[in-house]
Amino acid sequence: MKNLEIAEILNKMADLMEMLEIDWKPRAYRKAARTIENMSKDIRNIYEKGGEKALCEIPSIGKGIAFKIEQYLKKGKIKEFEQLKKKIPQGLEQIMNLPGMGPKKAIKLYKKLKIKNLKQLISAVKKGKIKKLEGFGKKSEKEILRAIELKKQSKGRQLLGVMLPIARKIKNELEKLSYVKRIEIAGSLRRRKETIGDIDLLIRSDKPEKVMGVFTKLPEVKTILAKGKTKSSIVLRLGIQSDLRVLPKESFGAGLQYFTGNKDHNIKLRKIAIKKKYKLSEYGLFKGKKQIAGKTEKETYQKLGMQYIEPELRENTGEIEAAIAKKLPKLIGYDDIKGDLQMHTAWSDGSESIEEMAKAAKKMGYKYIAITDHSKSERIAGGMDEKKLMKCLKAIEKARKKVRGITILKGAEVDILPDGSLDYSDKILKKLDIVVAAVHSRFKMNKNEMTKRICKALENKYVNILAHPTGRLIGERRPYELDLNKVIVTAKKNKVALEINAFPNRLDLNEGQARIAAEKGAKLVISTDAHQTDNLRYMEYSIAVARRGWVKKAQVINTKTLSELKKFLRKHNSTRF
Ligand code: DGT
Ligand code: CA
Ligand code: CA
Ligand code: ZN
Repeated sequence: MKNLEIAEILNKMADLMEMLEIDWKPRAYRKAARTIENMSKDIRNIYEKGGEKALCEIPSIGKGIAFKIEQYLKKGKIKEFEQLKKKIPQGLEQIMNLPGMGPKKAIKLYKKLKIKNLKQLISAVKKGKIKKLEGFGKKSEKEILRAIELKKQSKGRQLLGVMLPIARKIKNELEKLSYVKRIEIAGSLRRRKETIGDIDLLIRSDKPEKVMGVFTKLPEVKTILAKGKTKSSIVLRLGIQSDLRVLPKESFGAGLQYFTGNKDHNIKLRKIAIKKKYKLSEYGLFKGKKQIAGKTEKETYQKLGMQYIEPELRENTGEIEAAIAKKLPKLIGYDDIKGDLQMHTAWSDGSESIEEMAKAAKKMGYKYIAITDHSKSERIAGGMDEKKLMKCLKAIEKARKKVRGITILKGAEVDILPDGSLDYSDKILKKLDIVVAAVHSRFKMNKNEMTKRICKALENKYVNILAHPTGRLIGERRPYELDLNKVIVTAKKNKVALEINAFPNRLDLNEGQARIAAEKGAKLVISTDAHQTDNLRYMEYSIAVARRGWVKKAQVINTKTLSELKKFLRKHNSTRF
């Protein structure tokens, strides 16, 4: 469907025309863009059936815009768009998109100071040229630099594990206020995406202005971008933006649904509403002027003729179709995990003792854990040679006696060497209750070699888990070349569980890969890879990945009771336990 593509181009044309100080036209283009974006019908179909005339019949699309849409559908580009682009230096688009900037300010910088790109903008700020410009001032000078800095750092996105604690902290602060009746985290955070653009908060309150006052004066606030009666935006440390919106009680559910997103999910829901002769917006579900749902999310989905859809699934990847067919999976829950099967202690590169880890895990309600320190090849991470491993196993036996009420499994995170053999011999592996295998070296092998290497390790009769199967580090390191399908099939055949590693910059497998693995019937394990007791709380991040990957409880080995888990770890004929 070309609707979104066309809407985006029309919006860009509006920006360019605004820069060229063309009157009223930009508004018309934006309006048309919005209509097309929210239309239930495919604009190409409309055109193919009824030509330019049918396009003109769409509200807010006149002859001029219809002609442009026709050009795009026929030739893949719009002449006027290409011409407009030539009149404005390309670098201005980046400037325009900085927070607090926009087309009017960007063109002013170009006209008055000949600034064409970010580099020239930075240099102008440093020379003190911006603050003299009418409509800019000293404050925006600082804001500009900060915005540019942030853009460079992370393209504006942060890890879920960074954003969720910050959002919860703000939520807790505001929740304390007696006049805040309800507060929810929305947006990509509520969907638990692996990276997050900004913190979206929704509240219900009878004193919205007072809430905005507190929100914009939180100690974390660096800049106030906007402060209004129903919406305020702030920038926190690290350049993180947060939006707070006030919603009325009767449409809180509809607003929560709308601002949770994602956008594609919302657009599809709206189309379904239109088909039923309803109208869905952030204010509710309407039949004519009458609101028929929207106080809660549940009733909104119900009235649209489908099951309630968990936020983690709302990405328009088949969840709406499944909800209509009443075939949504029952996802693994945040309380379903019975133990953590990868963690490190001071025996290798962790910072606390076996006992401390066990006590903390017990406090979290776990029934079992595995201590899995590094094997000898991991020299920088304090990997243990065979002698030291034996001592570590003795220390685990000691800890078992000291910390009762939780089972401590004897494990190790064993390197998969470049030839696919393991860092300890079978004779040693046999002494362990659980073997976690992982690649920590020679990441740059070709796909064929890497796949062979890993599959060979999975065929070892003592291996139970493949840790962080792709090796990616979000924003830092790409996954290694790998035929993941082959790895999944081999893992299943050999009773090896594939890990969803919860470390905030790993989340490996990711949601899409976890979904494929589960579909193919491989077992998964959700582990933190904790290096200190505080890291044990990361578990929820990889549960989120599993949920976003449509994973059910039964597919995850550490939701099982200890005796069931042992059965899985015993594999075929091994003499374990
Ligand atoms: P982010 O912040 O980039 O991680 O991702 P989101 O999904 O939190 O996006 P954001 O903050 O821009 O907007 C929050 C939600 O609001 C989004 O998931 C869906 C809804 N929304 C925002 N803009 C639009 C729009 O133009 N059309 C529709 N249908 N929904 C929108
Ligand atoms: Ca957001
Ligand atoms: Ca937002
Ligand atoms: Zn590791």
